[in-house]
Amino acid sequence: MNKIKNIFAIVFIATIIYACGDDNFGVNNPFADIDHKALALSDNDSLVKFLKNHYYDLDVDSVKPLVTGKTPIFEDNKLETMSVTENEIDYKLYVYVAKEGNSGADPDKGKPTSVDSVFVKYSGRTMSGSTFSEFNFDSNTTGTWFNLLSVIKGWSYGYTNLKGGELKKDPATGGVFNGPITYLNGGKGVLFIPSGLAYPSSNVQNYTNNLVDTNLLFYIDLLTFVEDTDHDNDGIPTIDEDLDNDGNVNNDDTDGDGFPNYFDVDDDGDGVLTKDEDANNDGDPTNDFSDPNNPTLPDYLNPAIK
Ligand SMILES: [Ca+2]
Ligand SMILES: [Ca+2]
Ligand SMILES: [Ca+2]
Ligand SMILES: [Ca+2]
Repeated sequence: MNKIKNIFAIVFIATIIYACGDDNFGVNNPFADIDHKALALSDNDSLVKFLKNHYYDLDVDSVKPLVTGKTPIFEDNKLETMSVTENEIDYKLYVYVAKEGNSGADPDKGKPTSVDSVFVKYSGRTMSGSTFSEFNFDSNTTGTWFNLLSVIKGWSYGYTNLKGGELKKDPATGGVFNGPITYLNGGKGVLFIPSGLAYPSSNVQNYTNNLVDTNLLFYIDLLTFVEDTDHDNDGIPTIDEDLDNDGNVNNDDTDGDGFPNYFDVDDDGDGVLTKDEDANNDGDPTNDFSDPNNPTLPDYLNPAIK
């Protein structure tokens, strides 16, 4: 009996040590004391001060320290101020739209949503107080694809202010491409991103990122984008799979199978693919209502209709 008691005691002590280990890890978290609401306020103060002390030089497409006769970015009517709530904290994202962009003879695609795939060029700088580094911590000068769902929030929302450009076609070949793909007149601008919409220490994945809790500046070009990006190819654009319209597509999971609707080919889990719940065969599963007992619920969200 005593042996059993001792074994129990050993297990118990081991559990306590293990728990203490956990606590120590928490104490060692260098970001444990950060007040993210307060940081959001001081970040915004720094950004506003920066925008009041710099102007955008259209001749060289660069942000420069303010000189007499120039308009501070903060007072420039090309500056867009977006309100974004993230982790229950309100942020201001500042976007300078140097050129909105123009897709020319292509049909006007408008602007991407925050969940579309974009083809971009960019150059990122760190900001410190009311200055920014001349050093590019990351850049792409030829064009690269990103999914705005999978990038920092400052990008997801920032790019929605620009339009894509027009694909350059080679007249000599009758419009067939010959050579590198080039886009003309794409949108161009600058993102001024508070740290909470970049790499906040509230996310454990950012602990070892050297950009953690840093305000960022990005020069950006939007070359083109995939209109109505449909991640699961079910016929419903990802933006329309945000059923509660809260801007977050990850919290909409009709059948509760752990796959959010934008990433679920059978949204109601009834065994019939969403793209096949298209009774009128117009390619759009959102306008088919076959259930007389539930006439406002589309078939693809209604497990009673298969
Ligand atoms: Ca949602
Ligand atoms: Ca879906
Ligand atoms: Ca339909
Ligand atoms: Ca159904």
